[in-house]
Amino acid sequence: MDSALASDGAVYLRHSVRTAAKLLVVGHFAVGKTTFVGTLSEIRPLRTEETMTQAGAHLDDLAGTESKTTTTVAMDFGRLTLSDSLVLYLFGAPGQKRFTRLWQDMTRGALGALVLADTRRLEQSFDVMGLLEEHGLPYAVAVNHFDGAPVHPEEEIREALDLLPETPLVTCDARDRVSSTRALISLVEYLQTRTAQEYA
Ligand SMILES: Nc1nc2c(ncn2[C@@H]2O[C@H](COP(=O)(O)OP(=O)(O)O)[C@@H](O)[C@H]2O)c(=O)[nH]1
Ligand SMILES: [Mg+2]
Repeated sequence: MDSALASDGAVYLRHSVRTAAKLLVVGHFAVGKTTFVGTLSEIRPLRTEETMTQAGAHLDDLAGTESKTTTTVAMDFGRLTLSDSLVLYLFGAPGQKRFTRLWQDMTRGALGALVLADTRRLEQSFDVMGLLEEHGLPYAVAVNHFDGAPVHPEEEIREALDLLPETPLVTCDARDRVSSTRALISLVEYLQTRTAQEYA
């Protein structure tokens, strides 16, 4: 696979690209969505971060994220050319409950989602997984590993998140391109398997 970030900045799409897929990168507050999209995007990611105000202080749970001073108010957008013929458009969707209506637009045309999770607060992933299920969007889960976060065996995480046996579960570091790409590929492969089964 070519490096997503070609030396020329890879602003233009390769001529060989035949398929474009829209994927969502979702998860609760401060789970690493903006970081993930920023790590993978070959174009300068579109970010809509705003300084958190006192008005949001009671809504955004800052426990464990005391150094975080911005929050995504709308979404992140990035692009990743995964192979000569396939380009992925990544939409980072905020998980806070008050953005539920944005999901109506965000999920339109999306093939699936990568749910980022944090082992320090797995229970906070339920809202977002519930929204995906409501919208009928298939998803894979990537545990974004934070320094000092507990490491659990895969089976325990599956159980805690109540995952179906076929739902892919991987670990990544949203700051690292190799592991983040791998996480996204596990979602793409899962979606391809599902599609193949539908047409079998
Ligand atoms: N240690 C560590 N920190 C991370 C990782 N991913 C994100 N962060 C940091 O966690 C904070 C929240 O990340 P952000 O991407 O803004 O979360 P978002 O609210 O989901 O978009 C930022 O300060 C990131 O630098 C990771 O994999 N490991
Ligand atoms: Mg963000």
